[in-house]
Amino acid sequence: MKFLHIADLHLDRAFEGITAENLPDRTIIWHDIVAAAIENQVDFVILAGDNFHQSRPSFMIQKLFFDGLKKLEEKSIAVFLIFGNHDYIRKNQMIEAFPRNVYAVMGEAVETTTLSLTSGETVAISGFSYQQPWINESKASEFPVRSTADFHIGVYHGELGSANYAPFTLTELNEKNYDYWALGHIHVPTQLADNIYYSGTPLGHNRKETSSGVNLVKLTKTELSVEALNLAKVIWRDLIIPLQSTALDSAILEINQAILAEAQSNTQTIFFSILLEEVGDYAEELVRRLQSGELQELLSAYTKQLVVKIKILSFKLEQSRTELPLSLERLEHLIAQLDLNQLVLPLSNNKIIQDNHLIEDTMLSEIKEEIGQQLRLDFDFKEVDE
Ligand SMILES: [Mn+2]
Repeated sequence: MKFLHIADLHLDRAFEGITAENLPDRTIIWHDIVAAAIENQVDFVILAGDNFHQSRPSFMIQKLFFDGLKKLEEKSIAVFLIFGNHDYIRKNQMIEAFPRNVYAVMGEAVETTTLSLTSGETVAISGFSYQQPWINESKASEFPVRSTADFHIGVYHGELGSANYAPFTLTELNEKNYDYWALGHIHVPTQLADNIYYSGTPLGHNRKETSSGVNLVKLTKTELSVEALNLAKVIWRDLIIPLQSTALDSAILEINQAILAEAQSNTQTIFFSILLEEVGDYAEELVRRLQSGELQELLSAYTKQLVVKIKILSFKLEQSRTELPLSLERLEHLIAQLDLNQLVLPLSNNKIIQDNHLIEDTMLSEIKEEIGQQLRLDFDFKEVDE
């Protein structure tokens, strides 16, 4: 039998930190997933939670989602669906009832359904949903012992050992003797054991999500094969450029050429984050143009690629700057210790901000990066004996 394991679709999530116009339609990914299910003639599709980015997905996003489910229904492809910590399910949120091919878990108790496949084989699938943004205890013990069906699959949205997201241990999952665990929550594709996988998000939504995937799983009585399909038409790339230039004009030329070279070897749309090394004495001017957004704009125009972020990793400045008796290492440590969460605590407790996930962890880590960049530009750091 064959199925698709999908997780963390976050269908209504915007590309983070991008305000440019005429962006590729990010909902195409759902259309492409449905097409891949049909093309690969899978028996069923598993959606392992965070199908939406929020617990109140817009009506139009839902319509789009339901359109895909109905296409799968037309091809007699079953769907097993749970809700995660982002799209935790509440009453009166869905615009229509799920079509008959869909088994949606609507509560936090573990439920099991058994599908009879056209091959004559049977498969039991067990999973739970979130009804609030967190679950503080492991749900593993609630999963039933292996069924008498030919195969048994567990669907689990949660995190290894973490307190807030149904923390589980590998031993707990292994003890169930299931054929496959379809996990959700971690957005980077990750294999935890022979048969335990985070498929990852099918489409990256920020510059940390440089890899994405959908798992095409084939199971027989003796064999498990997992193939990661890359369906994303948009990818995020960090491009490190060690600059040779000593002046602004030649530096811009160098950056252009590096972007074009990278773009050439790719068919997808790339959202570039440019990381500059060894920036010379023009650094101050460059930073000013970075902060105004001018440089990103110019590079995007030259290369026809979207440059979403530029960061300076290291300087090679000749002009003298104030020396701080602090090693770079120590500075980085201090910045890492900054508790920005504490700073935005009054905001992050706000219900509207919480419901819409307006404060992202990635946003806070980017602020830290920018603090470091500015400090490194303004000061020289001198190793000191501690
Ligand atoms: Mn997620």
